[in-house]
Amino acid sequence: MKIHSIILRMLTMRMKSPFTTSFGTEWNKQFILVEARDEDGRSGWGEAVAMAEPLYNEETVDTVWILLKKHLLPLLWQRELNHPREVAGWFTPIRRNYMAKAAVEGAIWDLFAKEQGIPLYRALGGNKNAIDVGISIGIQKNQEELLAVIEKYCNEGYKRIKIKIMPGWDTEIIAAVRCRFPDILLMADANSAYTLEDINRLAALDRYQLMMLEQPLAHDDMIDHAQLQQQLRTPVCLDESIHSVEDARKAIELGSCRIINIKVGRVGGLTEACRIHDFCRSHNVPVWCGGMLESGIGRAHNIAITTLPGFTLPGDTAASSRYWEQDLILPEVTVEQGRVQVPEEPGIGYEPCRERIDYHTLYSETFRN
Ligand code: OSB
Ligand code: MG
Repeated sequence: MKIHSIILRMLTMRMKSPFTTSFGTEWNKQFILVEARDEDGRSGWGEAVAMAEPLYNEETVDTVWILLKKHLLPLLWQRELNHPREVAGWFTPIRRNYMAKAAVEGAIWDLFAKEQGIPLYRALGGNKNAIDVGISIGIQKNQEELLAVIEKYCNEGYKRIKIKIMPGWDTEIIAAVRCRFPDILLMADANSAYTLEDINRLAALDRYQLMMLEQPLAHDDMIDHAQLQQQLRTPVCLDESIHSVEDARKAIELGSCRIINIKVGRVGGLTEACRIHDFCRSHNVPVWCGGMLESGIGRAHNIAITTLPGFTLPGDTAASSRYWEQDLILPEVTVEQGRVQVPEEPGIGYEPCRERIDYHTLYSETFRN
């Protein structure tokens, strides 16, 4: 395959309601779309999931733009590309910057699948025609509002509920949710808001039958998580701490977690996401696909990766309407009875809507081979 040009676009889209985690509140989503074009005029699309502020990890929309422009796109030209799996190898000399790498690699995967005339999920080795999804619920104003939001999403059919927790919004909240909804699949995500000093507080959550506790300790830790997991019955799930199959191997060897959240952006792309999946599957560690408040383009990539057989737990890929008045793709992602149908059209299987994309674009830049 030959990439003729790459277009970067910086977009901003207002969210239906703000999303609050232990690290902050997001009102507007700023993100980058990558469009990779071949000589026949086909386009592959990728989305960079870095946020405006470096609060989830160190990347931001601005660092991603610079990395792509100055360091990653130049590595793509000059070379003969036979398969998108080669791209991750070309990027290895560049340290970290996973979200920047994933954005352009994703566009190339989509373009490759379109050139082959096959859906992206098939190109990745997936085999499901529908996926189970849950939903992630941010920190709310008060307990009553949280219970109302959970009720709404349960009625919409989501297969599991994830709530965000932080010190002061944890034990009592989870107790209230469990009391009101005794049978739902429930989990909690702390986004690194605790330390080992909170071990008793976290161990007290064991009685609420949480499916898992996501990233309770530091974003870059595996050692303390191993100690915590030893003291907890609830499975620990790592999100922020895992960037590669090597990280996954170490976490599993150390006993730092029993479940891994795979985010394509956080691990540098679909190729590495597949490797982590394969490793976890061979070690009987369940995985699921996390989310980063993506537009439909990123959502489509999440759907594709979730079709791999080791993604046995419902992910965070909710419907387009969960965050957006109008998404950037047609059709939009819909959820029925907690399931998303996997599209069979070539590539990501959803058509990016250029008019809507242009409307939300702040600026763009084109790069040619
Ligand atoms: O930790 O999973 C997370 C959103 C932004 C940053 C980090 C996380 C999240 C979510 C929301 O939980 C997932 C989604 O609905 O896209
Ligand atoms: Mg998380």
